[in-house]
Amino acid sequence: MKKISIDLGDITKLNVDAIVNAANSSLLGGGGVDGAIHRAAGPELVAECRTLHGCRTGEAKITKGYRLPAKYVIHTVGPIYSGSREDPVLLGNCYRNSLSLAKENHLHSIAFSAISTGVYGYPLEEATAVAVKTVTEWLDAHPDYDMTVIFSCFSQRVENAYRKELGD
Ligand code: AR6
Repeated sequence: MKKISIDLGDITKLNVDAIVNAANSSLLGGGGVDGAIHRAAGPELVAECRTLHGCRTGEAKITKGYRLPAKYVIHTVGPIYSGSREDPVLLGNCYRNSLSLAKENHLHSIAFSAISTGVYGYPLEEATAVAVKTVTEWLDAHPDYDMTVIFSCFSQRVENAYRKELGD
C-alpha cells in the first residue's frame, strides 16, 4: 500500500488522525488554511492554543481537533520566504517535527497543508520538493511505524506540483 497520497480539496474535511495547520508563531489564528481550520474546529481550538504560548518557526505543537473530523491538529509555523539557505531547512523541520509529534502521540494518519506556499510566499515548486523529500526520508527512517501521509492540495495548481514531484 502506498504511504503517500494526494487529496484535492479542503483539509478541514479530512477524516484523519491529524491535520497540519500552517500557523503563525502566535498560534492564535489567521487567514488562509489557519483561518479555515479555526472556523471549522470552533472556538475551543483557539482557547487550547492560548495555553501553548506560541510556536517557533520550524517547530510543531498539537491540540485536539474539536469539531473537525480530524482527531488532532498539529500546528507548525513555516518560514516566511526570504530566498536564504535557511528557508528549506526551516520548512523541512516543519514536516519532520510534525511527523515525529504525530508518532509520539501514536497517530497513524496525517494530512499536510502546503506550508508557507500562501501568504508566506514560498515558491510552490521549491516548497513541494522540500515537503516530498522530507516526508519520504522520514517514512524511510521509520519503516516499522505505520503512517499514512496525505498532501492536501487546495487548488489544481498545488495538486499538479505534488503529482510532478511524486512522479504520479
Ligand atoms: N485546505 C487546504 N489547504 C488550504 C486551505 C484549506 N481549507 N486554505 C488554504 N489552503 P497559507 P502560509 C492552502 O497562506 O503561506 C495565515 O494567516 C493555500 O492554498 O494558509 O504558511 C497564518 O496565520 C496554500 O497552498 O499559509 C500565517 O500568518 C497553503 O494552504 C500565514 O497565513 C498555505 O497557505 C501562514 O502562511
